[in-house]
Amino acid sequence: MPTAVVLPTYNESENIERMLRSLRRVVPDATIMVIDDNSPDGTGRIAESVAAELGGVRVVHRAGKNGLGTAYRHGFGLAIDEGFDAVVSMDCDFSHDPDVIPIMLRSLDEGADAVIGSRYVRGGGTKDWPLHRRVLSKWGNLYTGFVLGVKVRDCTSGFRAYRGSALAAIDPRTTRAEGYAFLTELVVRLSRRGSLIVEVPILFVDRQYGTSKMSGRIIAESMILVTRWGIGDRWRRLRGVS
Ligand SMILES: Nc1nc2c(ncn2[C@@H]2O[C@H](COP(=O)(O)OP(=O)(O)OP(=O)(O)O)[C@@H](O)[C@H]2O)c(=O)[nH]1
Ligand SMILES: [Mg+2]
Repeated sequence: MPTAVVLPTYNESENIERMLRSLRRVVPDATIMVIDDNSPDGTGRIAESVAAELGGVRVVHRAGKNGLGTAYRHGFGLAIDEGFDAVVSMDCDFSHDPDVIPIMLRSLDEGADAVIGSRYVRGGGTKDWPLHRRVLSKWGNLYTGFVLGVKVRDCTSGFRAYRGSALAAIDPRTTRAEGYAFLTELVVRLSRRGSLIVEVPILFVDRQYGTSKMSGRIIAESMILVTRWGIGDRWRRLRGVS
């Protein structure tokens, strides 16, 4: 099925070339969309030159660092407009193993609307993550599941494949979160529509090169939004509005 891989990048000069080559090998026919926020380390330039060699790689240059959520919104918008049957999202730091993509695409083929690479199902996990990151992620996901009542175990994993029509139906362009809360927002929308969400186990490996862009502000945004959505849900239920 015609597939787009959306790859947001900010300062991934040590990873981008190897990632593009890996993706070309694993999904030779996919269109790769690099969404680069004018990385000061020249990631965008490297991507352009590898793209010229490999083909099937498009590099979108944005003016400045605008956050992961906005990069995804941009890439997903392009993929929806161009009618791709499958849209994959992943990080460019090798925390997400490109070899899992064919498993995800097979699951879409078998009827899933969205496939989430999950750290919190049997067989999944994290490797080399410091304790504070493990605690934050694990408890953040437990809190999210509890407050929002969604069955998905890993709401904040960015490694996913969506059926193009299912993604278009939840209109990612109308989401607002700047950081990874965007990912939770999409899960909530998919669940509300009754989409079939499948989790496949992944081993999330901490990045070897480059630096994390995770910040206190982005973590706070996620907690505030999840709490607000949860209160909104309960309020609607109390008033009998679904
Ligand atoms: N275009 C764009 N990409 C971003 C931005 N922030 C992060 N990214 C990219 O999004 C992906 C995930 O970012 P990371 O810094 O690895 O953040 P993370 O995976 O949440 O955090 P770690 O677990 O520490 O790796 C990477 O490919 C980044 O280069 C941004 O503001 N704009
Ligand atoms: Mg990362």
